[in-house]
Amino acid sequence: MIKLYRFGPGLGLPELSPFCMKVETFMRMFDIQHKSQFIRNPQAGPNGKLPFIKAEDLLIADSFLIIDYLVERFSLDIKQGLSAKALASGYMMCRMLEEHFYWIMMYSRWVDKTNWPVIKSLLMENMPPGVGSFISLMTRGHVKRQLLAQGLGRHKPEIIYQLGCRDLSTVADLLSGSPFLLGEEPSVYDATAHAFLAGTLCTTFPSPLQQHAQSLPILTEYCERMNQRYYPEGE
Ligand SMILES: N[C@@H](CCC(=O)N[C@@H](CS)C(=O)NCC(=O)O)C(=O)O
Repeated sequence: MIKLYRFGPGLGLPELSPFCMKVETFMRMFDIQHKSQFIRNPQAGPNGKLPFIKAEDLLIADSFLIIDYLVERFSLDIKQGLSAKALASGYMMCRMLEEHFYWIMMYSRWVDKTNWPVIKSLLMENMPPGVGSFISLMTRGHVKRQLLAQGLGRHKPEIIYQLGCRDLSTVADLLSGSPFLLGEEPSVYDATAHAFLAGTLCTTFPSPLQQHAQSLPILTEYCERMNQRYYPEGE
């Protein structure tokens, strides 16, 4: 049985991490039998990040590489008859969400003063107060350093959010006219889009991103559609 190591549900989301949720959704999409193991320490993984899987005595990290492994092992047809152009736009959108938008989401959850107490108390759950407080401060510092290295952390908050809202509008444009990103049926790329949009729409993290996502009903409707299909049980 494949074991998927991920953070787990919280704050009304089936999974706190968009990368972990992407893999969980992909496995549900393609009916891949697996067991989810909830862990809070990314350092337990081979790359110090979640998600990772254990399969056939292999440890595989990185959501893209995990999906590549699953596609190969179970001979999955993830192209689903879609054109190379459609698949390319799906791929580019995922990379925008994962390599750009993700950092803005991290800023809004970890750095923005409105949301920092929420994420802090979540992290401190089930930990002795002193330890929890120390770990959450360390993690916040780690996120701030990552944001500086990536570059987005060097901008003023209003610019960071402006850039994130542009990403959200781009996803809304790509969704217009069809129920899923690349047409009438979900594709592998919907696993990514859904994970990032659900995390952004989560009302526990109010921010200009969340407000902008809410102002585009197509995004909420899309998330509801994906939730009904892949998470009918709720959180
Ligand atoms: N490219 C990786 C990114 C995974 C990732 O950034 N995971 C975050 C959680 S959402 C993490 O574990 N961060 C810990 C850290 O950066 O120290 C993937 O696609 O799986």
